[in-house]
Amino acid sequence: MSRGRFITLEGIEGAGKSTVAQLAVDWLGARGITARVTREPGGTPLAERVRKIVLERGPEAVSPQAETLLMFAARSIHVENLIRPALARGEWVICDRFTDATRAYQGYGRGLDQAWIEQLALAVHGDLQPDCTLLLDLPVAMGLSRARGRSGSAADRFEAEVEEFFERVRKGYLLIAQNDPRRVRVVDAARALPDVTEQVTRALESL
Ligand code: Z5A
Repeated sequence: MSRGRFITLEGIEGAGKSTVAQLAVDWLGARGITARVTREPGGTPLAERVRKIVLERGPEAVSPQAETLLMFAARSIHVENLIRPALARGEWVICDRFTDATRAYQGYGRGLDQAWIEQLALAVHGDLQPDCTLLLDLPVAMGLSRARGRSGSAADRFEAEVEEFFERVRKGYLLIAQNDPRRVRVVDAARALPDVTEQVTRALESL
């Protein structure tokens, strides 16, 4: 049996990743391809517990280093317990965020050393890289307004960040795309949903 494809979705908050993830699964399903949606941090019961720890706002500070290590701890569990087994069964995995999020948020956003992040990536998932990454790009103000329009719960540690932080993250993502154009496709997520859907299905078709 051939290995499934590993597709990751990236972008700033409110870019539409969850919306696109469902759309991609439905589109693939209609073509006879079994795909599953998962997310990071999280994706398995244990990794979801780590997600809670890393996103929750609390009285104790979480350093950028600790934040990064928690992201990779959750990722390690997720890769070994869900992503690799699903791909080995021939399923496609659509993952809402992966290591590019660490590069963009902890690297470009928080200013951590990218070389250290790459060392951790190599240790945690080695040869496993996404076959394709869809970067949903849109202006920060638009993403935040979409996310805040939808959110009913209290802001987590990232949602409480200032706009300049998300500007650094967005620029970081665009640099990642520029440096790896074969893997990363930039989708104009500021467009209306039918237009975004068309851009996404075009990318899936080419896979
Ligand atoms: N994080 C990190 O720092 N390092 C890491 O390594 C990883 C993560 C893995 C949680 O991520 C946080 O973890 C995240 C980065 C950090 N924090 N931030 N920011 P998350 O992915 O769980 O949370 P999120 O980025 O905040 O996701 P989100 O707000 O759920 O956004 P989304 O999934 O991209 O958007 P959506 O829910 O699909 O859409 C938002 C709303 O817009 C919704 O009402 C839609 O109906 C609407 N929408 C979607 N598309 C459109 C279009 N095209 N037009 C109009 N309206 C639209």
